[in-house]
Amino acid sequence: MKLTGVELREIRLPLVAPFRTSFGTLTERSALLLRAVGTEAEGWGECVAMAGPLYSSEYVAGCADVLRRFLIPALAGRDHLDAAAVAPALAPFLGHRMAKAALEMAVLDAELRTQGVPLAGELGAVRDRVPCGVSVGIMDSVPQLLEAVAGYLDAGYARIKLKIEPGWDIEPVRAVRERFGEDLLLQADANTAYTLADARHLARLDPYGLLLIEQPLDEEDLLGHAALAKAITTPVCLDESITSARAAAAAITLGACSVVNIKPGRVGGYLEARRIHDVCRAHGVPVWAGGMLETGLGRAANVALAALPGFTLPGDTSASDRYYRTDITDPFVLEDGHLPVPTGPGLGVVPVPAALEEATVSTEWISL
Ligand code: NPQ
Ligand code: MG
Repeated sequence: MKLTGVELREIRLPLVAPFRTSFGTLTERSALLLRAVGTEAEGWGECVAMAGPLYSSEYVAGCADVLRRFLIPALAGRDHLDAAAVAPALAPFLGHRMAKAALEMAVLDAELRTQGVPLAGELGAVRDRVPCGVSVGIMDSVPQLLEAVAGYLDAGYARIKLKIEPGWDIEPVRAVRERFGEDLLLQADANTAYTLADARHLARLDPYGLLLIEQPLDEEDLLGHAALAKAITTPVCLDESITSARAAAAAITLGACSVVNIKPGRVGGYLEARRIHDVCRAHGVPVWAGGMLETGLGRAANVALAALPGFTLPGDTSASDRYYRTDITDPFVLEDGHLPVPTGPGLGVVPVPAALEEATVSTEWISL
């Protein structure tokens, strides 16, 4: 396939309810979508960066800038571009993994549509549906949290993840465990809100049988996570720290984690995400699919990834209505706690034109 250009589109989608994490409260999702136009097909990519650099250093306007200025032009002048060639072509430019992932995703979608191959099959999926968990934000009170969790369990979610921070950790975990019982699959995500000095405090989560605690310490603090893992019985899972397959291998070897959250945007694309899956599987380390409040485009691709054999824990691959009243694609709907793996070529989904238009803030065409 020859690439003729890429359309960058900034969108905004209101959230059904504010989503509070240790790094802030969000009421709408800003995101960048890419449409790669090739000679035989076009493909969609979604950039998972937020409006501001709060989860990681990347942010929407910065991603748009590096894409238009460096990344998209680096794909010019190739008669046969395939998705596997995208990461090597972008490698001279350091960092910016979310921007790179979005561009690779768009090229991969276009290539697979040309070949008539679904993304799940291309990645090595072994399931046709995946069990889904849900990430529950920090709330104003424990009764409010219990009501929210009850609603998600009624909807069928197979696992609950509580966002935690200092001052909202032991009590909410204890309350959810006591109210919903020991069989509930329960985990917590701190988004880097603690330091190693909190080890004894975090050990107070030990009695509640959490599946894991996700990214308690700073992104760069692998040694701190290794020390923490020895001081608590809750398994340590890394999210923000795992930026590549190499980083995953290092974290596992250091004892910094025993579970890994895989987010393709964070690691530079779906192909690197598959390599992380492979590294973890070789080490016997369970993985699960993270979520970044994706639209139906990113959600479709994450569900395909989550169908690989090493994804042995439910992901943050929630239904569309967890976040959005109107998604830009046909919504993903929970069935018996699962989402179906798309079966069409490429992502297997496309934007609904009217919904896409409604969400669009601006568009820009980058010609190659
Ligand atoms: C996590 N996701 O696992 C992230 C954090 C997160 C589902 O908990 C806008 C864009 C808002 C990305 C809020 C979940 C976000 C976001 C939270 C990512 O750490
Ligand atoms: Mg996380």
